[in-house]
Amino acid sequence: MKRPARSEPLHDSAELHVQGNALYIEDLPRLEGELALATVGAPCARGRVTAVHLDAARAVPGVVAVLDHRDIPGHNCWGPIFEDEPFLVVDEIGYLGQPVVIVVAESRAAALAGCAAVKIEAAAEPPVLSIDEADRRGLHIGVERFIRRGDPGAGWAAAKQRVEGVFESGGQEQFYLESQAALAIPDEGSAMVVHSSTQNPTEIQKVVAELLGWRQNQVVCLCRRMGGGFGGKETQGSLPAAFAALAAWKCGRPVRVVYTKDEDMLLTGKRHAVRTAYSIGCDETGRILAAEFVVRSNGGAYADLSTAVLERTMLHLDNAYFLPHVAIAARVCRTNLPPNTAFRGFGGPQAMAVIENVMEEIALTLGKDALTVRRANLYSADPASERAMTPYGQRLTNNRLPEIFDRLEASSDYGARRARIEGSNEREPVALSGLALVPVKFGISFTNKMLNQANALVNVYTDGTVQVSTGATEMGQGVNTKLALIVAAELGISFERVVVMTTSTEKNNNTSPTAASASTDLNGSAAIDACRQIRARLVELAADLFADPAAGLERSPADVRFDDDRCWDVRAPATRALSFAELTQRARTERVDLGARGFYATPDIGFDRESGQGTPFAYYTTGACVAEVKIDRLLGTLEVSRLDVLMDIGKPIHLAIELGQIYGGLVQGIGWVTAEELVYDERGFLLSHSPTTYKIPNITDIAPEFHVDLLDSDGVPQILRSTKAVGEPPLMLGIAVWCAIKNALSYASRREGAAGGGRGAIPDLGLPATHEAIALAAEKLGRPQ
Ligand code: MTE
Ligand code: LUZ
Ligand code: MOS
Repeated sequence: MKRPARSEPLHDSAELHVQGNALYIEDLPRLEGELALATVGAPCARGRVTAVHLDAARAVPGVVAVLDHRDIPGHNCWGPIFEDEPFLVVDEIGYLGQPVVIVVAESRAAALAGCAAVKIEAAAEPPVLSIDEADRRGLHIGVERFIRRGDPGAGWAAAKQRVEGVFESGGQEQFYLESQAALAIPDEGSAMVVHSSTQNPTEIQKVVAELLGWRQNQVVCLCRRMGGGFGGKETQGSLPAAFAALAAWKCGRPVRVVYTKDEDMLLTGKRHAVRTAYSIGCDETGRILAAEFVVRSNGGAYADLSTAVLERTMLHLDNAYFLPHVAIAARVCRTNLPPNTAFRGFGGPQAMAVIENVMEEIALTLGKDALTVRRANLYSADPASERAMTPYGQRLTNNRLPEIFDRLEASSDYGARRARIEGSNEREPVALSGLALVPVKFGISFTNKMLNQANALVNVYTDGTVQVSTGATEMGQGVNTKLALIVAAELGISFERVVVMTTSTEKNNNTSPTAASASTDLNGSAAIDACRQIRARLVELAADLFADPAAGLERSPADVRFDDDRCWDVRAPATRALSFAELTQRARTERVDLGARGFYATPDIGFDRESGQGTPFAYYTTGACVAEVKIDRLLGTLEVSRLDVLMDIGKPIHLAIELGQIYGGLVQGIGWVTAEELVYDERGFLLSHSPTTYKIPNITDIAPEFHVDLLDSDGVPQILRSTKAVGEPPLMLGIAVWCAIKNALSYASRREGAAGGGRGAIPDLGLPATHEAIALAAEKLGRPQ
C-alpha cells in the first residue's frame, strides 16, 4: 500500500480552504457601483414566447436595466461544437426556465423583485423529455455515427449463446459546491474583464466577445479557482458570464451573478442519460464473438458537447475487452431539457456500464463467475496479439490489466469471499451479498485532436522565485500544486519558490478547457518546455561564470548542474557554485532573458470521425475495483461493505493528491450508480433540484473497508515524467458497486427464479440502483423463502 510522504507539499489552497480565505467569485471584494443580476426564464419547456412585458419591472425601485435578446449587440448564439444555443430566448423555447429576460439592479433583492414583475406569455406545447419519444419523433442533434469492425453476422453464426437487452443509465448532476458564477468589469474604452468560475477561460473570452460584437482582444477572462467543476464548467460557465458582460456593457458598471444551488441544478446541463440496445453472441466459455450496440443519449435542447460525449461513449463500449466482430451506431436525441454536458468520464461511464452489465449477464446465462467471463474477454497484454486491437484501430501497447486482475484477485481475497458469500446467501434469504471485480480502461487525450495542446509562461525573478501561468484551471484536483512541483524539479529549486498564478487569457491564449484529465500532461509539458529554455540560457551563463582556465577549468556547459536551489560545476562543486538566487541576479546583470513561453502538442494522435478509425488516445489509464455489497431484498437498502482498488497511474507527481482523486472519483461514481436520481415531472421540471431531494454520497456511505493501491509502473515513457492522468478514470470504478448489486440480486433469482436450473432469471436492474430500484428488482424475482 502506497502512503503519501509527509514531505509532500500541501495542496495550493489547502490552508486557504480551511481558513475560509480561498477566494471564489462571490468572495471577490465588492466593487464600486457593482450591480446584481437575475434572470427570468421560459414558463414552459417547449413552445414559443409570444410576448414579454418589461415596463412594470423597469419601475421597480433599484432596478437599473431590464434586457432581452434585442439588447444583444453581437451574436445571440453560441456553442462549443455547433453554434445553436441562444444566450436569451428569441421566440422558440428549448427548456423550462431557459433565460428570456435579464434584470440588473442595485441589489440581489431588487433584481428578484424586478424579475417578479416581468410577464412572459408563451404558447406552450407538450415537451419531449425522453430518449424514446425524441427518437420516435426524429428529434436528433448531429448525424448518426458508426464504428464497425469485422462482420457481426459471421459472429452470430458461431455463437453458442446470445445475450440481448436494453440498458439505461441515468443522468447525474455535477454538484460542485460553488455554483456557476461570473463578475464582469468594464475596462476603459471598449474592453471587458470577466472573472468566471470556468474550466475554460478561452471559451468565455470568445463567447463574451461574440455576444458584444467585439474582437477577442477586447476581452480578458480570469479564473483563480473553482469550487469544483467536474465537467459542469467545461462549457456552461458561458451563460452567466455572457449575462454579466452584457449587463456590465449596457450599464457601464461591474455586474456579478452567482446562481443559487437550486437555479444551478434547474438550469444547467448534467451527465447524459443513455439508452443502449445490445446484442451479444458468445461461445460456451463466455468469450464474446460478436457485439452490436445501438446507443441513444439524451442531449437536451442544444448541442453543447453532446456529440463529443457520445463519441467517447462509442470509444469505450469495449472497456477492457476484445470484441472481434462489432457494430456500434450512436446518435444524440434532442429533448426539452437543459443541454447536457461534460461530467467526469465524459460518456465513458455510460459505455462501460453497458459492457459490464453484459459481463454479468453472460456469467448468469452460463452459470459462471463473472470474473472468469471478464478474464476470458480481456484485451491481451501482448501488443502483437490480434486481441490487443480496439474496434477503432488503436493498438494497446502497455496493457497491464491481466496483471491487475491477478493481483487484485489475490489481495482482495476474492475466491474466499466468493465462497463465503455463496454460503451466507444460502442461509440468509433477505440480506444478500454480492461481489464484483470490474476493470476500467480510459483513453487519455481529447478526441478532438485540436484540443491536445497547451502553452505556458514561466517568469523567473531576481530573488530566484518563479511565477508560472498556464491555461489550466484549479478546481480542487490539484493541478496547480502538480505544476509547481514539475517546474521546481525542472529548475532544481524548492517547491516554495514557485507560485502558480491565476489563470488568465491575457497570459495564455487559445487554451483548451481543463478537461479530459489531461491538464497536467499538457500544461506540465508546456511548462517544462519553458523551463528548459530558461535553464539552457542559465547553463550558458553559469558556464561563463564557472570557467577558470588558470585553474584548469575550461568553460563547460555540460558540467553545470542545478539542484537544491543551487547551481554548480561538477568539476569543482565546492568552489564553483552559486545559489539559484545569485545566479538569477547575475542573469539580469548580464542581460540574460529570465522568462519563457513553452508549448506542447500531444504527438501521434488522430481519429477520423467518418471512418470511425484512428489513434484517438495518447495512452490509457487503467485499473480495477473489487466491490462487495450487502442488500436487503425487502427494503432495498444497500451497504457497500468493502472496496479494493488497484490502478496504474504511472509515477505519481503528488501521491496524496492523486490518491485523493481516486478516493473522490470512486465515491462520486458510486453516487451515480446507486443514489443520484434526476426526477422530472411532465412539464420537464426537475423535482430533485436541491440537496434535500437529490442524494449525493455522504461520509456514512463510504465503505468501512476501503483499500487503494497503485501498480509499480513506469507509465508511458513519452508522457511527462512517466505519469498517467488520474482525474476521471476512478469514477468508473464505481461500476463495480453496481455490478455487485446485480450479482447480489442474482442470488435471489437463483433461489426463487422461475427459470430454474440453478441459473434463475437475470435481475432487471437499471442505473442508478437506488434502494427503491433494488427493492423493485428483487420483488420481480419472487418472494424470499
Ligand atoms: N477533482 C476535484 N476536486 N474537483 C473537480 O472539479 N474534476 C474532474 C477531475 N477531478 C474535478 C476533480 C474532472 S471532470 C476532470 S476532467 C479533471 O479533474 C480535470 O483536471 P486534470 O486534468 O487536472 O485532472
Ligand atoms: N472534453 C472534450 C472532454 O471536449 N473532449 C474530450 O474528449 C473530453 N474527454 C473527457 C472530458 N472532457
Ligand atoms: Mo472533465 S468531464 O473532462 O471536465
